Amino acid sequence: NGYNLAVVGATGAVGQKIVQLLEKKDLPINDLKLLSSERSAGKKIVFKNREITVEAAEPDSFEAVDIALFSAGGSISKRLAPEAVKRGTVVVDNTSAYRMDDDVPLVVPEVNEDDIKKHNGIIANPNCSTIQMVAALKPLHEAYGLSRIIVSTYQAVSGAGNSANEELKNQSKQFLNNEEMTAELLPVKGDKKHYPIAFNALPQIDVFQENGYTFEEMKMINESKKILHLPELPVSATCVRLPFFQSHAESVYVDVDKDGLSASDLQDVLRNAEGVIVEDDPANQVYPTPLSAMNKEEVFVGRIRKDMDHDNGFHLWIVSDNLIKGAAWNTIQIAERLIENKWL
Ligand code: 11C
Repeated sequence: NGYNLAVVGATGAVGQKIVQLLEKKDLPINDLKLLSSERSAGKKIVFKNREITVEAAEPDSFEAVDIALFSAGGSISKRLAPEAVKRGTVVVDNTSAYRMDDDVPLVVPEVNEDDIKKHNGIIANPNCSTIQMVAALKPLHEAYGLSRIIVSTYQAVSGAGNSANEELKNQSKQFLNNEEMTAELLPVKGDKKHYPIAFNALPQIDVFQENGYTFEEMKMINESKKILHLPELPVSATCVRLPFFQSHAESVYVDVDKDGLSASDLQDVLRNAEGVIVEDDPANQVYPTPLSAMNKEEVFVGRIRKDMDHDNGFHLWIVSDNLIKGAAWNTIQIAERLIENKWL
């Protein structure tokens, strides 16, 4: 009497991690369906010593599926999530297609688990860079209140998918061989211009909006307010892509609502926070990095410092694996909580 699960986008960067994590975890799975676009259908993936053939996703794929984890891009979610819901499936969607819809909960379980129960068939998984930031900031908000967030990100190429990883590898080889680098994908697939990411830093993730912010920046701003239930909280973001493969890092500046706090007060709160690990010991050069956080499920925080000129201001360095807590693991946690709490 387990549940029938489907993974949509099973061959992509996040889908692969979802399948690997499902293998490690104890979800009561009866049947697992692996779905993809027409192009990747027919591939075989081993799950718990059993070979599963990836099928092309279509509306009828969701017959008898209890929970579908979507990670195949916004247009597939737009087309197929409503079809799945029509067939009684609960969808956990990892794209930006439904995140800001009023009737779709946007959930980081450590932050706003209870929002899951308000779902009407779709629950949205936030953007990776948003997830790790709110997971670390919610405990501080509960303890002291937050009155402002300013974030600059240092994001891995895998956020743009497996093909971005390939582009970084190819350009790195070209650069080291003194060849001209070919840039065809980053910063954004299909945008007017492309720049090399290897040995570079690109201050553009996703497309520019009319207000001069990128869509990634607007996602961090809007999603954080929704997840924290703080629609009026001032949030500002600058998102930058850097040449490493996995885990996003963030330099976050917050204003807290309480006077006279020290960095160790914030450390103490974060040491007791669910899903957060404090790695902060400057005397011994202890702080998290994208490599140290890679393939881990937690959010790591270090470099907690007080602003020397402003009593309420603090800096934090927040690092987490964009494919794990930023995507696959958060999605599976939502599925786990749906099952445990009988919120299907
Ligand atoms: C990136 N954060 O690093 C993006 C990837 O809205 O789920 C995740 C896109 C999303 O490029």
